[in-house]
Amino acid sequence: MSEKTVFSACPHDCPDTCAMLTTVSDGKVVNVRGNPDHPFTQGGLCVKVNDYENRVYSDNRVLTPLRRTGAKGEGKFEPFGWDEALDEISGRWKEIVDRDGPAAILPYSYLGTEGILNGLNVGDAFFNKLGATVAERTFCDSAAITAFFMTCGPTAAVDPESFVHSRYIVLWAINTISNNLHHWPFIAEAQRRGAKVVVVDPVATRTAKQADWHLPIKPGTDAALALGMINVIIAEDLVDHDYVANYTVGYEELKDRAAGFTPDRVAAITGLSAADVRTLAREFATAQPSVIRMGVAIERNASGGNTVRALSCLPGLVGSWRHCGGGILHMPIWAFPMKWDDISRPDLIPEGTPVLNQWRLGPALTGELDRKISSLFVYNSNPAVVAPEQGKVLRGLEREDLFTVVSEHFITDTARYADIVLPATTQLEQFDLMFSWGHLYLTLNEPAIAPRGEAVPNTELFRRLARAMGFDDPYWQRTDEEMAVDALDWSNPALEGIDLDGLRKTGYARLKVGSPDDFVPHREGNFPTPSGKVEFKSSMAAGGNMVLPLFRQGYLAHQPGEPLDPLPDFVPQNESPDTNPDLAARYPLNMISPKSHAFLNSSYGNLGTQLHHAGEQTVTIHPADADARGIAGGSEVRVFNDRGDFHALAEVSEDARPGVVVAPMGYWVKGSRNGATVNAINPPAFADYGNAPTFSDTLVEVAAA
Ligand SMILES: Nc1nc2c(c(=O)[nH]1)N[C@H]1C(S)=C(S)[C@@H](COP(=O)(O)OP(=O)(O)OC[C@H]3O[C@@H](n4cnc5c(=O)[nH]c(N)nc54)[C@H](O)[C@@H]3O)O[C@H]1N2
Ligand SMILES: Nc1nc2c(c(=O)[nH]1)N[C@H]1C(S)=C(S)[C@@H](COP(=O)(O)OP(=O)(O)OC[C@H]3O[C@@H](n4cnc5c(=O)[nH]c(N)nc54)[C@H](O)[C@@H]3O)O[C@H]1N2
Ligand SMILES: [Mo]
Repeated sequence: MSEKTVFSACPHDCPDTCAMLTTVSDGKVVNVRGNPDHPFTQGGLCVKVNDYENRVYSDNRVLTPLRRTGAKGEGKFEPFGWDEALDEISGRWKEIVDRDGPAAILPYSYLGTEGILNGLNVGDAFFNKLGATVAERTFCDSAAITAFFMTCGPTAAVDPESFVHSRYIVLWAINTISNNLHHWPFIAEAQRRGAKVVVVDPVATRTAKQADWHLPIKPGTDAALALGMINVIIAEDLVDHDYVANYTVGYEELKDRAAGFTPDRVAAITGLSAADVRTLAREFATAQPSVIRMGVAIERNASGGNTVRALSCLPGLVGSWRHCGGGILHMPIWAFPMKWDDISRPDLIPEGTPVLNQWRLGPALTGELDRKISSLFVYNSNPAVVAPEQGKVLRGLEREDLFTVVSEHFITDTARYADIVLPATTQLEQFDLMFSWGHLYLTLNEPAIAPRGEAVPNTELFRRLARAMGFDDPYWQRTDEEMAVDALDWSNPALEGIDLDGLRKTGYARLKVGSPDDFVPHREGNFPTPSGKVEFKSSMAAGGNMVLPLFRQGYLAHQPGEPLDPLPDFVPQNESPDTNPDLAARYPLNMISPKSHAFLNSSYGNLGTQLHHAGEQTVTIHPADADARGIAGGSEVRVFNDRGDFHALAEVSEDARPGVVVAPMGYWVKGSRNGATVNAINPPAFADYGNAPTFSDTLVEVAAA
C-alpha cells in the first residue's frame, strides 16, 4: 500500500483560506484535515470542508461533458465527448458572432473556487479576446472596497493575528464563528487577556452570543451609528489631535458633517439607545488598541458604501493606527502583489464592448434591458440561487433560443437549464496557488489525485476553448505552473524569499510584511491614498462612483454620473417606512439573508453532511412579530413581497430583533417547498457605491402557508 500526504488549500471564497493536508492511499483520498503548522488555520477545518473527500467522490459529480436530452430545467442529459462538446460550442459561438456580434455572448462567473489560477479571473482573458460582453461581478464587497480605498487606500491595514493585542474589538456585520471561523481563536485570546468584544448585528448570531456586548442595530442604519460615534468623540474631545493633524485630511469638514448625528438622533435611526451610542464611542476611543472588523453584509443597503467610509474614519480620529492590533480590518488581500492585468488582459477588450452587471442577469435574459444575449457561459457560479430576481433568472434560463453552457461539479439549479454541461475538477484534482482575503499567507495546492473522469481544471477549460476558437498565441498555451509564475510579482518585497520550490516544502508561506506582533503599517500615516493620509474628505470622490478592475475583467470603471459626496453620510434604506411608507405598510418586516453556517454560498446545499447540519430553510422571526401573525414555531410560512415568495419553517426566537426576519441563503431551488428561495424576493437595487447588492434592504411580509 502506498500512502502520501499532499499540501492542499481550501478552495473556497472565505476569508480563512485554510492550509490543508490530504492523505492519499493507493491513489484514493482517504482524509483531508487542517495543517496543524499553519499559524492561522491551526489544524482545524469546518463543517463545510471537514469531509471534502465526499464532495470529490460524490456519485452526483459531473464526470464527462453532457448534452441536454430533456426540456430546459428538467435535468436530463447524456454524456458525450470533449471534442464534440468543443466543436459544438465553438460552432455555435462563431454563428452567434457572425449573426449578433460577440457581445451577444455573456460570461457569468464568480468564486466557486478562489484559486489565483482557477478562480475569479480565469476566464477574463479569453472572454476579453472574444469580445464578449464584459461581466461586472459586484457580488461581494464592491461597495466596501470602493469606500475603503477612498478613505484608507488599498492597504492590508491590520493583521488579523494581531487581534490578540487588541483591547477593544468591534465585529461589525460579521458572523465570525460561522463565516471566518479561524479568526475567532485570536479574538477569544484577546478576550481572555481582557479585551472587550462588541458585535453590531441585528441578529444574535453564534458570534454575538460569545461577545461581551451585542448591539442589535436596525439593518442599514450603521452609517448613522458610525457618524454618531464620530459626533461623541469630537464633542467629548476624545480625538487624537496629533494623529489627526499629521495623518488625516478633512477633519473640520467631518466635524461639521457629524455635528448632525447627535446620540438622540442616532438612537431614533438605529433602534439603539443614546447611552449605548455614547458608551461605544467612548470605549472605542479610549480602550487602545481598538479595532473594527467589518463583514461583507455591511454594504448591502442604500447606505453601504457610506457606512464603510464613516467606519474607516474612526481609527484615524482616535489614533488606533498607532498600535499593533489597532485600526480597521477589511481585506488583507491588498498585501498580495497580484499582476491583475496579466491575468485579466483588459488590453484585449475591443473598443466599445458593452458591460453588464451580473446582478441584472434576470432582466437581461428576459429582454427587459434591450440587450441581445444569445449565449450564456457559466463557470464558478450558480446564479439560479445567488442572484436577485430569481424568478426572472429561471425564466430567462428556460429560453429555447439561449445557448447555455455550464462548467460544474454538480447539476446545480443553473446547470439543470444548460444545453451543455462541462465537468470541472475539484481542488484535490488540480494545481493552484491561493491568496487570502482574511490572512497574510500564500498557500500552495498540489493535485492530490488525478482528475476524476474527464473533469478538467478551469485553466485547462479555457486552454481548450481558446484552441477551439483559434486563439493561437503562446499566451493561451501556458501550463498551470507558468501561469502561476506570471500571476504574481515575485520581485515585490512581500514575496522576498518565497517561490514555488519553497512552497512545495512547506505548503504555505507568510508574506514578508513583518510579524503579527509588530504589524503597524500606519503608525505614521503612510496610507496608499492620493494624499498619503486617511481621507475623511475623499479626493477620489470627485471621480464619481467606481467599480474596481477586479470586478470588471480587469479595468477600472468610473460610472457615469455625479461626483460622490466627499464626506460620509447616512442614506436611509431604499425600502423603509421613511423612504417608502406605502411599501412599508404592506411589507413591514426587514428581511436579511446572511450566510448559512453549513453551506458555502450555494455550494454544499446538495450534500448530505451539510444538508443534515443545516436542516430545512428557516426564517427566524421575533415572538412579538410571530404572535401578531398567528405564526407558531416550526410551522410552514410564506415570506413574500411584490417580487415573489418562498416558503420556510418559522423559527420563533428573540435572536431576531423585532421587525427583522432572517432567512439564511444557499438552499437550492430544487428541494425547496415552492420552487423558490430567498433571492426570489430580494431587490435588484444597487447600494450607494460600487454597484453592490442590497440584500439587507428588503421589506417583506410573513404569513402562515
Ligand atoms: N459558513 C459560511 N461561511 C462563509 C460563507 C458561507 O456561505 N457560509 N460565505 C463566504 C463569503 S462569500 C462571504 S462574503 C463571507 C461573508 O461573511 P459575513 O461578512 O459574516 O457576512 P454575512 O453572513 O452575509 O453577514 C454577517 C452578519 O451581518 C449581519 N447583517 C446583515 N445586514 C446588516 C446590517 O445592515 N447591519 C449590520 N450591522 N449587520 C448586518 C447578518 O445578520 C450577519 O450575521 O463569508 C464567507 N464564509
Ligand atoms: N441573498 C443573498 N444572496 C447572496 C449572498 C447573500 O449573503 N445573500 N451572498 C453573495 C455573495 S457574498 C457571494 S460571494 C455570492 C456567491 O456566489 P457564487 O460564487 O456563485 O457561489 P456558489 O453558490 O458557491 O456557486 C459556485 C459554484 O461554482 C462551482 N464550482 C466550484 N469549484 C469550481 C471549479 O473549480 N470550476 C467550476 N467550473 N465550477 C466550480 C460550485 O460547484 C458552485 O455551484 O452570492 C451572493 N448572493
Ligand atoms: Mo462573498
